[in-house]
Amino acid sequence: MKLPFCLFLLVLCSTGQATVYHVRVYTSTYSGAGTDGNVQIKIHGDNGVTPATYLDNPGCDDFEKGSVDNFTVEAEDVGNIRGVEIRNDESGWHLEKVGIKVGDQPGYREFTYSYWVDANTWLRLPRNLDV
Ligand SMILES: [Ca+2]
Repeated sequence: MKLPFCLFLLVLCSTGQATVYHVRVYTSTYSGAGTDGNVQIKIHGDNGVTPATYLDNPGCDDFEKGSVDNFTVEAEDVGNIRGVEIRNDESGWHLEKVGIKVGDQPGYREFTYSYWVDANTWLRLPRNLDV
């Protein structure tokens, strides 16, 4: 197969595929900052928002005090990242910040919170994120 045709197929096959979002969650170092709750995230971009997705590394005790936990979310491309919404189903989680990196692009866009997350409430980061 000639090279230009291979490239053509590659472009065809890459459209409509999911975008991989790398999510990095920093739990604060305060006493009692950790949570065993179920945490979900939505990622907002210029072109839309990803569906609510649970953040869980199976077999790992995620969101412990002072820990940095890495996850991946696969979803349709939402364009330039504007912010995130995050939700926990129990109270008593002190979230430091959330970082989002799109696919192979360099660097995480970070959204700092550094406060307690209310239970069962979608938290917007940045706080002025319009949804
Ligand atoms: Ca887990």
